[in-house]
Amino acid sequence: AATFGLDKALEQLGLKEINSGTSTGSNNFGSGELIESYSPVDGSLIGKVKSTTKDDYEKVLNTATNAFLDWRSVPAPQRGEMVRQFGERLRELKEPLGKLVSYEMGKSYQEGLGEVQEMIDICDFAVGLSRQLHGLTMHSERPGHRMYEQYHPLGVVGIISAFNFPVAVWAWNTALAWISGDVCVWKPSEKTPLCGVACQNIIAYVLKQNNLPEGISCLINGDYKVGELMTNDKRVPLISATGSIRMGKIVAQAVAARLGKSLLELGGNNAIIVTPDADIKMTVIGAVFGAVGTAGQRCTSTRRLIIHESVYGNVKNAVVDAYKQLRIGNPLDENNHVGPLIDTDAAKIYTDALEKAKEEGGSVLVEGGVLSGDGYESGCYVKPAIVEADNSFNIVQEETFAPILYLLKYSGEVENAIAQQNGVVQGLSSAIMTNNLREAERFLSASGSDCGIANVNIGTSGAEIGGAFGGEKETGGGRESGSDAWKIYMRRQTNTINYTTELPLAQGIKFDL
Ligand code: UN1
Repeated sequence: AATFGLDKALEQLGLKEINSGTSTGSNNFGSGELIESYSPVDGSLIGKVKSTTKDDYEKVLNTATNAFLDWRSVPAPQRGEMVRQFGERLRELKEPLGKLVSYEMGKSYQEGLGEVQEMIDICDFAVGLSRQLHGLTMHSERPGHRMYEQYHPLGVVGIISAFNFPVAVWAWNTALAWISGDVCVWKPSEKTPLCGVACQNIIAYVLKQNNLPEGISCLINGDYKVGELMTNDKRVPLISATGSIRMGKIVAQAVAARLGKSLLELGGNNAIIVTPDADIKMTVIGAVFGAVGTAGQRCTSTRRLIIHESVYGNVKNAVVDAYKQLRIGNPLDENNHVGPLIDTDAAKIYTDALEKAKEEGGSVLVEGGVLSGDGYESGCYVKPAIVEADNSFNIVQEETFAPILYLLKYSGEVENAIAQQNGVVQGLSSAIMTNNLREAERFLSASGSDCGIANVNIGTSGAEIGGAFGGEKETGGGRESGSDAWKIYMRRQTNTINYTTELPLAQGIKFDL
């Protein structure tokens, strides 16, 4: 960990003590078993974090609930000022936090910095929103009456996030929740607990500077059992969960059983359609970054290329050639394109998926495999693979969180490609590469892509924070981040005010006493 300035980064993030396993950061009442965090980069132990017991959880919830009583009455623009300072602190700590993300999760340092940039961007967005959060005014059907709606803070927001975006997804939720007047309880992935503590340290510092209650941001640690304490808890009106479809179905049912709200960001099976009018050079950049970036561990990663038969050979050769240039290795070394998978279990899932693809009749164009030897000791580095396949293969229908790209062919009109693209249970991100206006508009129309994100001449990953982020079908239907995603963090109230001396009833009903 002495290389790439990691020691200094850990120190700047207040993780020195964590390294000896003695502290779990402020606001975490952890007294349970220690969770060990091993880096997929070099297999070494980065630190240990205490997990949250049931008793600890009760303390956290009390702290959060009490903080909400104060925070909900702070004017929204003042809540925005806290979020502005949080964004400033993130600017100061962008490099160390980006480094920790890269080291604990395994994505490239550039992508680690990009993730922190997303946090900064959502803070800026939320600061502006804190002076808006507006409802509508309506005309009452009754004389001398006024009708309008307003948005009030909701309460405690529970956030369950995944290892692949160990810091940004938290910030997308918290920045909006905080300006909305909510307080947050976060359970980061048990695979990236130090990212959780680092973020908690950053916000705890900002809250302290402002004499605000620490319970505005709480951290709990552990596996799904700790998450279940929140999903089953009536005191948590909203659960925002990012992860697999399997996890999402369990969370959704638990939250629905108590009629809570859930915001789900689940799996994707994202495709790029490549039409005869595609710009091949742009297609290659979009497809390769989409497929191998973050080692294929984004929910927006490109998993399928649906290529028109007339350009199939050209596109295939260009993509295969590009894969030959890829350098796989330590993600903190900026010469490398592709880092490790999160752990050896993920490497096994990747190998199994390649086997299944072959069994179902796929033909391998770029051979995969787990790397070993110098620099690859962690056992988590794998070769990005390309397989010619068919959309009907069971394995193609699944999301495998690894750099495996399936090439699929279509003939005839773009509708045939759209049918393949929509022919999966997931509905997160989609893209078309074309210079043909008619094809592009058909792809974006009501009978086009059924995904939450549909791009033209851009790949499937790398969404900006200004748009609402999320997807349809088994992706879960939630929307986070930009546009009007803030509304789910607030409760809407319709107000009708009568300023006359009469009490007329709506719908013209007569009720004489
Ligand atoms: C995720 O993979 O969970 O669009 C989020 C993107 C990023 C977010 C991905 N802005 O690739």
